[in-house]
Amino acid sequence: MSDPKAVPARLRAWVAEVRALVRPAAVHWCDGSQAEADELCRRLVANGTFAPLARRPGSFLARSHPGDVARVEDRTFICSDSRDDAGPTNNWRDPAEMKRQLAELSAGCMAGRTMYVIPYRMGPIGSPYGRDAVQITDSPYVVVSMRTMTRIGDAVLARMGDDFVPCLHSVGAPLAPGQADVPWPCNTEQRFIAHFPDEPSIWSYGSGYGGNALLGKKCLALRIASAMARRDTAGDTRGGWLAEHMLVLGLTPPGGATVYVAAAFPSACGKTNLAMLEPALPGWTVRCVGDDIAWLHVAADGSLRAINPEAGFFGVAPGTSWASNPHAMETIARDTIFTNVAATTDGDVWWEGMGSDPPAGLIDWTGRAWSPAAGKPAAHPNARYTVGAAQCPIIDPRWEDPEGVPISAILFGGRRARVMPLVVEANSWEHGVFLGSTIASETTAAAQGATGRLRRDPFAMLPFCGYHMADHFAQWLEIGRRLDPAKRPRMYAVNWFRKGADGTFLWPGFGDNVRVLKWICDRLAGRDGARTTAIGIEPRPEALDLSGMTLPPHRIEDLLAVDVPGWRTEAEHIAEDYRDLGRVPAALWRERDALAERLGVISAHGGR
Ligand code: GTP
Ligand code: SPV
Ligand code: MN
Repeated sequence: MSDPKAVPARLRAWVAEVRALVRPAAVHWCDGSQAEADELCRRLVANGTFAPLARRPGSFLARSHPGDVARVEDRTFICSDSRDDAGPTNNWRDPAEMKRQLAELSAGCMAGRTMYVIPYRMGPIGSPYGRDAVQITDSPYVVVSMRTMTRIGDAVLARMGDDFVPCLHSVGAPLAPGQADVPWPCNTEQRFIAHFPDEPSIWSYGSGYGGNALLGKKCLALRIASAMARRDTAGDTRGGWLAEHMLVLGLTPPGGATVYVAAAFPSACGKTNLAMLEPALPGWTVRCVGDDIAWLHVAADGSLRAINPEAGFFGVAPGTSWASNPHAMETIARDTIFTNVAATTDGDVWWEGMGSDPPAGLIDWTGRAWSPAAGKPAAHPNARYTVGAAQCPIIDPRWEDPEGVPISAILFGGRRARVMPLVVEANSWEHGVFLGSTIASETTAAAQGATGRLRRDPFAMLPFCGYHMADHFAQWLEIGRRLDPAKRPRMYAVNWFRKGADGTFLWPGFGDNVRVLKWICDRLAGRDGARTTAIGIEPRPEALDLSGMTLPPHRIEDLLAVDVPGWRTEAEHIAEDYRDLGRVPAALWRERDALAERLGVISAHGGR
């Protein structure tokens, strides 16, 4: 598409400036149409990036460069004006220095390529809680993915003013004259995922994968949005908001009213699965509002309202099966992009944990013939599907409600083999913020680096908070103060991943997680069924509905057990991690010290 006429002056100027720097062969303004997407997919097939999937209409398999398979946390930078504002958990670079370096790298970086301009919006069109942005990219894979993951094109541009977030992305692989392109161009030497929260803007170079390249997702909707939310909240005495790594679901008891629940779990720790849960208890329904990101606003009536800023799912493929997540399986039956999964000989996809034996003749994610004897997985552990949320058979009827949905409960979870029980309710908002600030989880393949290592991941935002993590804790406390006390969500810590002495999961998870949601629903309805422990409020075992389940004897006690020595160590680690963070609010130190006291620890460290 040629230059559209109604382009905000600031956008026109920015596009001209970028074009002069990156020197593309052509510029294409994306209108977001089906015809445009079809043409891009056709070209992606022609150059070998996409292979059409005969068994899934409108679907394609993409194989990435083997060195470009996940987010790169060590190459992700928060370039705030003040180093202090990025905090100790982020990589900080001086913004002027970062820009100088990126500008140097980017001179002519789109040579031989088309520069795509994608006007997009995070949040439903017309929602007062949404935000406009524009991504420039030289990756057609990114364009078609952004079209699924966000709202793009003319409908967005028509309402856009000068208030948009500029997001510049290049795969960092210019083509010399006459040089042939490769299917997944990227730059394995030079990679920068840079955020400028004070402007705000984003500049990503060198990777074409997921959160590194689909800049609406982790870069804008979490890192930049969290910094914007903090600034907006500070500049206003009412209202205020949070940008969180959370799913949102609607839970309806048999014959009852729907309650909305938000849940923060780190990457590859079960958000998509919980968001699309098929309840193991008859009569209960779960509907999905979002599976990865929530923007939570204090509404005029004092309730906390969530919108899903995204329009699609970028879900983990391995482990997705008809048994674990039938709704995801139905969602991805058509019009889906699969990246780094294995391919069958008859034009379908396969991955570990799909619930079927690997078919003969499988081609692995690198494009090579594979058999179980290979001794390595056929699909990359961070293989993903990209699909429109509207295709989900259990999408919530209010998922695009411009005012969002009211949140009644907030869950914080992680992947922890030990210590953390199945579910704990917070005693208060402050205690809930304490639970969120102390999530720890074993690392997963969603980020490059070692997996299975326990790390503190406050609010599941460690890789995604665009400012000082301790200030994020303060922001949570402030949002609590602004909510109507009668409408404040209750908060819970959950853990589906506790293991027994034999190393196997104690809890079946997936559809059975509704049993925990049911207990939470009972609590919201004012029913008791609870006991007070040193770490918070737990279900009495008989208050959990285990009907239709065959758990070994004492299993539920094991799942709920408070491992006092383990928790004493945990309380010490929390104090160390708080001290490392610096400036953790006093209210949270009080929660930490109260926990230690309840555990019978006379803290050697005590307070700050
Ligand atoms: P991101 O998209 O990276 O943010 O991940 P996510 O939090 O949405 O995780 P997802 O639901 O995709 O699950 C990741 C992995 O955890 C998959 O392999 C799932 O099969 C597995 N998983 C999810 N829920 C459960 C559960 O309740 N129990 C167990 N044991 N595994 C689970
Ligand atoms: C995550 O890592 O939490 C994801 C995938 O949801 S990515 O989009 O790559 O961030
Ligand atoms: Mn995620």
